Amino acid sequence: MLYPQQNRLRHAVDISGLWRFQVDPDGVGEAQAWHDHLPAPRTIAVPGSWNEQFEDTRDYLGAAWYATEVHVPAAWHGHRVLIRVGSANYAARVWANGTEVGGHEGGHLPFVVDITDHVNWDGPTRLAIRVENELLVTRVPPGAGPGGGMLGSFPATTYDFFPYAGIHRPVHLIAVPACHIDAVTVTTTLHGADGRVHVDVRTNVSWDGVGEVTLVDGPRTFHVPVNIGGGHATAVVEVPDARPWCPEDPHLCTLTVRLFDGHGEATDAYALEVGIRTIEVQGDRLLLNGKPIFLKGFGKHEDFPIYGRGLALPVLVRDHALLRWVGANSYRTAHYPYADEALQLCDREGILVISEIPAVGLGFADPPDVIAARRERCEAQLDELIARDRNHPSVVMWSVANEPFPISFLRPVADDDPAAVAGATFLGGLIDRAHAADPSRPATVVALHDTPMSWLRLSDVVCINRYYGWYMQTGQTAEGAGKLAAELDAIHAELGRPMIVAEFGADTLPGHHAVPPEMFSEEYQVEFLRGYLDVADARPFVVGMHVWNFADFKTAQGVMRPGGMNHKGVFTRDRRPKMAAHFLRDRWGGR
Ligand code: BDP
Repeated sequence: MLYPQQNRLRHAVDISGLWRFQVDPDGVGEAQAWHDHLPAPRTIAVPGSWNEQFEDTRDYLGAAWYATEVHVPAAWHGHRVLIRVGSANYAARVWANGTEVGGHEGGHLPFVVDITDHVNWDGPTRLAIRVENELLVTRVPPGAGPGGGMLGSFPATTYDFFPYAGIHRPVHLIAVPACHIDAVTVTTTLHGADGRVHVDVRTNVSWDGVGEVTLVDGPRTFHVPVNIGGGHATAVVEVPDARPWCPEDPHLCTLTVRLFDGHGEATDAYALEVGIRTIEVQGDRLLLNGKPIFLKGFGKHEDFPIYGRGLALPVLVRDHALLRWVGANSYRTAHYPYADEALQLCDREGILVISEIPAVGLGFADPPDVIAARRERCEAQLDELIARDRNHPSVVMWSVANEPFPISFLRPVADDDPAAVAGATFLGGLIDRAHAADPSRPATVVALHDTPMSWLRLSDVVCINRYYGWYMQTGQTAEGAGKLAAELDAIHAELGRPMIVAEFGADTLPGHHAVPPEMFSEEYQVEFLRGYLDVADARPFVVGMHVWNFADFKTAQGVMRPGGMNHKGVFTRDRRPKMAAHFLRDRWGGR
């Protein structure tokens, strides 16, 4: 799943823009061949959620059709012609010139369909994408089922963010050589002052031939010839006196893989940015390049007015500027994989990322066939996520779930309860899968209050979300911090692993002040965060603190969410700092 690239041998055209759009609430589109012609289309922006572009689609969760035309250049003859959709939430099916060419399930990862055999070389090629975001119990994240959503929320989600839908990331028209580089996997190791870049290359077809791996590191260039057998090759690039990638110095090299024909002419090339770095757990510490690292930062969301969950590059850039301003070096992609472009920016900016699959709202008291369906969805999304993101130096950990619970939210059960056992098998399976696919990074389950110890034990770095002083010990920040301290010590005594408080926060209405601090005031948010950060500072096994949340974000409507918003941001939804942002900046040494 290589990101689209334009070079001498490959082509990539962003075909996002103004597309035609029509909702299909009665599900008649396929029978009426809407893939050929939309009877009553309106214009929609791609990328972008459909929810806030029109009044009547805010809460729409059924099927909708997108259509456009592309002109495939004559010069692309002989190439494979592909369409890559950056993400479409939740399920997508694609037609080219009236023929269904592929589809995808899972709302936050890219997919590619091959349209070579359906291209109209003499005129426009018609594209249609049917996107559908029904909240079904068998999906990941799961729909709410007959029991309704969180505290009766509307739409009925099992999670605390708005179920935005549509084509959320750019769509590319791509041409690649018939035999092309299909996958490049890079891992890096450090040996004293020297670095080693291990490269694994696969071509789309079984092919025997020669190629080359080149690494450009500032003024230095390293060439390693490779022999490709059966479409597979490996190479190791030795980099003496390497400059390791880290938040303070996110130094990147450019690695290029080339394939050659019998005359030594390049037939395909793919380049990617590589940071030489290691990440590992040792005892109760997390080490980056062999040295203890502390993750200062946030849980985030992809969320902005009108764009919804659609990629907005200026917002992305602004967020990274604010991360630097506030002194953060890290975030978690709560609660789904983020856009490719977000990770590219983190590589360049030196932001450490915990990358998460959309496994949020999972319970284990559901019927076995429902759990089995979700497990399949989790496994597929984990495989796709790791394949997509494993070359990013910024990604330092995989999160296989956020706040799974055995029976229901905040209902503790014993480790031998059947739901706890079912959950341990499910989650343990995902952790093992992450380790097998990528032995170079730790993996974690981000845990809710009252999570069974058997589940905490699955994580390489124990990540817990805590709201003492908010949902419990309500209105009492000191008591909340005390509870946190006691629990961190108890878990550490049992497991001896590094720990991250992956969420802690207080809803705050900007401009609302109170002395002494009271809930929803800016003062309360500061006191709440201060209490938690003090607890962490006194415990060297706490290796990260992620405030919930970076910015206020949209949720379903419900009695807990005034204005359909979660107000735990330290920035407002339009990225203005609350008092807490200034507090964190002082505390974290922002610049
Ligand atoms: C945690 C969830 C997060 C919520 C947060 C909250 O992981 O998605 O937004 O609580 O309640 O339980 O603010």
